[in-house]
Amino acid sequence: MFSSAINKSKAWKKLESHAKSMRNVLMKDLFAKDDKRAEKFSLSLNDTLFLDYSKNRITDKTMSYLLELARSRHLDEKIKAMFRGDKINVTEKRAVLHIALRNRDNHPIMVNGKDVMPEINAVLKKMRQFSEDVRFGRFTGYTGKKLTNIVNIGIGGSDLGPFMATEALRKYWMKGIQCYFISNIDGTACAEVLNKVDPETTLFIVASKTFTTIETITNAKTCRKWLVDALGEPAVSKHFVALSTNAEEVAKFGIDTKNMFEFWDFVGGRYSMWSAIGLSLAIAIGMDNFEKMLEGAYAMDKHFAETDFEHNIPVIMALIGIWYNNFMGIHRYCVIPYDQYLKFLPAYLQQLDMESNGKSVDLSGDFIKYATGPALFGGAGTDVQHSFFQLIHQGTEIVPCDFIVPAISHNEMGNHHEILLANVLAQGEALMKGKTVKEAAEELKAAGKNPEEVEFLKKFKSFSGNRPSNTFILKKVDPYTLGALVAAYEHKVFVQGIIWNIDSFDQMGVELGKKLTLGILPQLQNENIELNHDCSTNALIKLVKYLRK
Ligand code: G6Q
Repeated sequence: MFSSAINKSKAWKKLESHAKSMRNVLMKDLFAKDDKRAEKFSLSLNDTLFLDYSKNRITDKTMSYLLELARSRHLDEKIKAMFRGDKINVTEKRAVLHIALRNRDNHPIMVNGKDVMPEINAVLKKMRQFSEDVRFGRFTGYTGKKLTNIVNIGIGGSDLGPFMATEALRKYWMKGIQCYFISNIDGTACAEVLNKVDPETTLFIVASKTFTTIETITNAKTCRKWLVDALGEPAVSKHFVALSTNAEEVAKFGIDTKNMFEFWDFVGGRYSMWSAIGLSLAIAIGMDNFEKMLEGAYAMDKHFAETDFEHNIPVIMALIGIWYNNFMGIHRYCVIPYDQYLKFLPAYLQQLDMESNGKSVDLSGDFIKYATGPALFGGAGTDVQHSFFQLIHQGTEIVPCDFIVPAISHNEMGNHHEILLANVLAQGEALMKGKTVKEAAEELKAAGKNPEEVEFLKKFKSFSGNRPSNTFILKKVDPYTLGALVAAYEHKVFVQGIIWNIDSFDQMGVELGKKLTLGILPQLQNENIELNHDCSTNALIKLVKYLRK
């Protein structure tokens, strides 16, 4: 076990004192001094994904100290351990093998002495067969009609991945197929989808690793009843399939395990879109495209496992995040895809990052005394430019941004895409350069303002600048590039977890609320159960009961 006192290490201390010397350094001065800065601080993968990280408050020294920190955390050994199938999810004693799901050269990966690849390949084969049967009308609904409405019922990791990727790859959907996602326990989620679809042409995919999640099981039961009311019990086997690790619960629910697509406990929920959890996506875009997405992820996996840290995209992304989070006191970041199809990417990454690294106990079981996972938010550009970008440009909080934009759009629509590109590039430049008070005053003067107005307005019109961003240019949002991009973020989160010495693969923080829900539910339903909470919760329970009468 490596030392958990990482914030006492030599590498950490060096970065702390370096951060002090960087406090007043302006990025625009660094650019002025070095016209090779952009070239030096940029990386790419196969001409499909390009990262410019030069607009960060970093110098060569910063990067060399950060790399020293990574090495001092034995990152190379940890990467090997993950790829080898070691049980690096220590609290749950599980291997972490989403990389095996896209191991396209099919080399053996052993868990408990057994190669996991034959089972993975068998499920991929079953997914291909089934998705093609649905797409080409060989597997039909109970009344013989083609299944054209695909409804994924799942939540968290069993929803966000396929939901995000299905939207991202909408351009690849088969004509006639529509995908829907039900996740929230709010009956509205179910009602709104069921209002749109026809039982005879609807396939429900119940996605749940455990098959015990209250939201998913409740939504699935409601959909099942809706179907049985319309078509009768025998229709269930033609309209319901399950994606799960738990055959027993699937059978108990009333889905034939023949109609179950398996995955395994070495696939974490939020890392599962590459597995059977991606079935809705595979039906929409076809298995060839689904496998292209796996290939993109595999290319990033290989890059991550084999490239020296200086040129390693996920490692650099992680180290820059660590720099702000642990040495510059900036505990948040923003992801802004400039692509309508990627609009759900921030929500997906929120789970990936915040559920993985929102931890405060280290691998030795001790409370941590340094910052771990930052808060992440985001939204689609240019929409968010007209909302929260005010704070990003002029607020007192610094928010490092990841801008993501494809060079080629699926819908260029005249000059729309060029306007979009101009916007994203302008944002990065504006954040970095800013506008001094003097420059603002000169502009006001040139615009004909009188001296009092110039004096009053000049600070409002100034921009402090020196605000960091990364720019990702994708060639195009296609299955391969999406796979590579998502895998890059997965590995970034992994690297940060290693540096912080935490278990990025459990999620115990979601348990307490779930448990209390089960206590409150009968209290809402039954008058005679004593309320045993704090006075706020007791009063809120009484209030909603009163309002519902
Ligand atoms: C993800 C989490 C969590 C999980 C959901 C759904 O990593 O484990 O978001 O995916 O709670 O769980 P089930 O798939 O078991 O229904």
